[in-house]
Amino acid sequence: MIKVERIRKDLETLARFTATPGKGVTRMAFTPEERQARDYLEQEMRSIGLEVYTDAAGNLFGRRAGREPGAPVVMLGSHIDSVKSGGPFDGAAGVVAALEIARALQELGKETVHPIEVVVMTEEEGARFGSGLYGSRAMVDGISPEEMTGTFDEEGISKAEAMRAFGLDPDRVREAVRKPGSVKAFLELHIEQGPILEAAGTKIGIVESIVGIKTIFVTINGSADHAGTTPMPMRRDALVGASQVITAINRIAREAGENTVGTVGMLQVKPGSSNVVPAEVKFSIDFRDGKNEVIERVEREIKKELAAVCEAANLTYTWEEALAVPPVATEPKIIDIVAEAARRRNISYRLMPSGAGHDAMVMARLAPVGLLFVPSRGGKSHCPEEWTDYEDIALGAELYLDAVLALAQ
Ligand code: HGY
Ligand code: MN
Ligand code: MN
Repeated sequence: MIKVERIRKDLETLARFTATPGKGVTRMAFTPEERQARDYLEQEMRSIGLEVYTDAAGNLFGRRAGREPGAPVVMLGSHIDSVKSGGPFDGAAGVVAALEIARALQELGKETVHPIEVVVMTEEEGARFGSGLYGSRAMVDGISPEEMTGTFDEEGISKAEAMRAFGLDPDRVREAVRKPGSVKAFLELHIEQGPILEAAGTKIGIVESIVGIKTIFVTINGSADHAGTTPMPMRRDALVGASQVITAINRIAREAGENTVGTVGMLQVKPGSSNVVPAEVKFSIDFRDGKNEVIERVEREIKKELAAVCEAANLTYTWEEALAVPPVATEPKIIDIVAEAARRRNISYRLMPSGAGHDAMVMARLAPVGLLFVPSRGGKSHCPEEWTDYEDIALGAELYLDAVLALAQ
């Protein structure tokens, strides 16, 4: 059955594959650290007889045959890429839980009707190239050539170049698209990344809906001038403009709705010398809500503010949409299966929304999805302090083992 010790070993091993040892987990898509994590997971998959393959987008799979080879697959997993100096559980907990479920199925000697696929996705965070949920979007919508050659990391390397260097062929990325009906269900276990479960003393969160997300990159242009000789009224200061817009984004998000959130997490100033008036500022905007009409309204208000600030300060701007995913509901039948299993096993659970984005919100366009949360200590995530008890991940894996057996039979 599900063994906590194996979950601990997997997660402690994966946590070592980081570009920032001692400062949390930094494991960007298509990097040496990710290669180490993939190698470890492939070895674990092979050791329990899974057929290992990588799709054209770079998603890694461990496939367990079913009695009916052509039957739609029951897919379970999450992502192994991280944010900068993130924690060891975001994404990895769901990958490891899926692997551990495959181990348990092997040990139980259970044969299922449907094939089962453990999936390890990449670039879910978008922390390297800016547009997240890449692995799941590659399976559902397909990735556009513009995204492959037009999105860059901080060194200016495009997604296509990074994939090529990683041994993948970016020109074939659209071959990763899955046929409608080819996936029976997608199950994702994830850390909550918030305070609700811990505060309620509840072990499991069964997610009913996932917020919609927009990720935008704005560039504001003014003109570089001498910081000493240029009179204030004559300046076209891109950073002053950006700061007015950023403050407005915070106000707009606070006023839009009780669950609306708006965040500016990245900001680059050029030329970036203390004695030069900033000529160009690029910043990210991430805004989310459970209702699409609120997201649309927030977008309109931010755009209006941006135009007004730039008009008044004689600045120009560009608006680049990097990600737009609407809110989704998870599959009620899967909610019921998991809730029933929790009751049977006497594990506390609660139904709840997800304020974080997950691959499940994209996979929902291809198949019914389930998303299950386990508690985050102090509600912390996307930081080195991120922590979830291994026992809680094991409880979640037990429930998903029940769900897989119910769905794949
Ligand atoms: O940003 C998110 O919500 C997720 O952690 N990628
Ligand atoms: Mn994350
Ligand atoms: Mn995640």
